[in-house]
Amino acid sequence: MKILIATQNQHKKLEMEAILRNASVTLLTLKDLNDFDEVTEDGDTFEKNASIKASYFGNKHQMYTISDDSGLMVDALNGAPGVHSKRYSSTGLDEDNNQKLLNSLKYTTNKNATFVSNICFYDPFLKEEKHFTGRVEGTILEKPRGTNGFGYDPLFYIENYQLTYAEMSNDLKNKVSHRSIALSKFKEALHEIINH
Ligand code: ITT
Repeated sequence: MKILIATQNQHKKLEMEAILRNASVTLLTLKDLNDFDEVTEDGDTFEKNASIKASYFGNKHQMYTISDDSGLMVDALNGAPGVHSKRYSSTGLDEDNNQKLLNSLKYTTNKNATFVSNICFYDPFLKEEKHFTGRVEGTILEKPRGTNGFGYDPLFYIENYQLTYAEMSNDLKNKVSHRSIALSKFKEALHEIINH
């Protein structure tokens, strides 16, 4: 079974490929198809945005497709940046997003946050979709730590490991991350999907 990974984010693409490496499917990426389309993600939930991306690319290429919509939900900010994580600051650059987050939490003692990933599997032949969610709880540090990964990784600290995502090796992040939890649920459902 061939599955298209519908993300234009190269960091996510690498993580998704690594996590799905041992699943019995052939993975293709948008880059393999020379498709650099950006889709408008105007949903107000991760699920809706994941659905917009997977159905757009799945219908376009007539392929089974998975997408990821993800983001950071900070308790003291009532769940922000949430679905707006990528464009939290006006530039949307990781460094500026992180700085805005630090500024927003400067006078707040509650630093609890949750990373959320929603994976959508879309079948363009039956026009059906399935969703899988992963969540990881952590805290936002007062200063970035580590240089791996992308986005908010240097600020997201996980107590159990005493590490930020950016201090983890790729292998460790891919074992414990919100994206890995959601993709593991997808992998478990693959058998049923393939024999559908
Ligand atoms: P695609 O839509 O093409 O998949 P994207 O980067 O636009 O790529 P999203 O709309 O889902 O993806 O935005 C997710 C943003 O949330 C991402 O740009 C980061 O700012 C943040 N984010 C999600 N997962 C993350 C992770 O594992 N580590 C750090 N930041 C993450």
